[in-house]
Amino acid sequence: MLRIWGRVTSSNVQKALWLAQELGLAYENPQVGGPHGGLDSPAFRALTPMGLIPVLEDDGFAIWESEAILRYLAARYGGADFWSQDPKVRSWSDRWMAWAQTRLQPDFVSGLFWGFYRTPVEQRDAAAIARAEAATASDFLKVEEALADRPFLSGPALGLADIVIGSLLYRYFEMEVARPPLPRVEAWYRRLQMRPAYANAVMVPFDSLKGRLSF
Ligand SMILES: N[C@@H](CCC(=O)N[C@@H](CS)C(=O)NCC(=O)O)C(=O)O
Repeated sequence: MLRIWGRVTSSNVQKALWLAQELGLAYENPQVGGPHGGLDSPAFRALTPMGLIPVLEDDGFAIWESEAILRYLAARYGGADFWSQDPKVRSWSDRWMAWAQTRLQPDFVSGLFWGFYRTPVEQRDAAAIARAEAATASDFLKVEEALADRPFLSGPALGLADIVIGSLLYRYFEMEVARPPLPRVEAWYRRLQMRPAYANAVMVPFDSLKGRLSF
């Protein structure tokens, strides 16, 4: 039995849950982190020295870092799907995953989502939010360009890049922030929304995170 540790409102946990559901895997999802706590318990720290979610446990083998978890699940259970064995096709997923970690996460997640949504109104820094909004817009315009010749960021079919970046779309489009015209990104988002695994794992209300900096 697989176990994916972490609260369902964590976007990093959502990536792992989404892929596990796409793969049709049975798993348990113990709720830890956020209001559930448990990240400092000796049992959880035995799984990860980082004390963060998600953690995947597969038959006693524990993996932390959401993208390492995605690569493990795809390699172990995905066959040729999700993370192609063709080095060129695989590189599409890999480059967007690297870009998401180094560019989109800082701009959107740390900058805009935390700076705007998770920060109480009276503590918000309007100039920093405007910078993060502009940086995020410029990032999604890069995704817009990439989708000109492919239905999915990973290539002809849904892959790991779609999971990493697509999992952020629900929050980006639900939040009251300025966005540039992104017709291809919106069409891609609609394609993702039609997938039961996306609707179930990613489209999870996140208002409990609003104005909350504590976790
Ligand atoms: N780079 C790590 C980030 C892990 C991380 O920051 N997880 C957050 C949730 S998204 C966490 O554990 N926060 C503490 C909490 O939820 O209590 C990954 O991708 O797995």
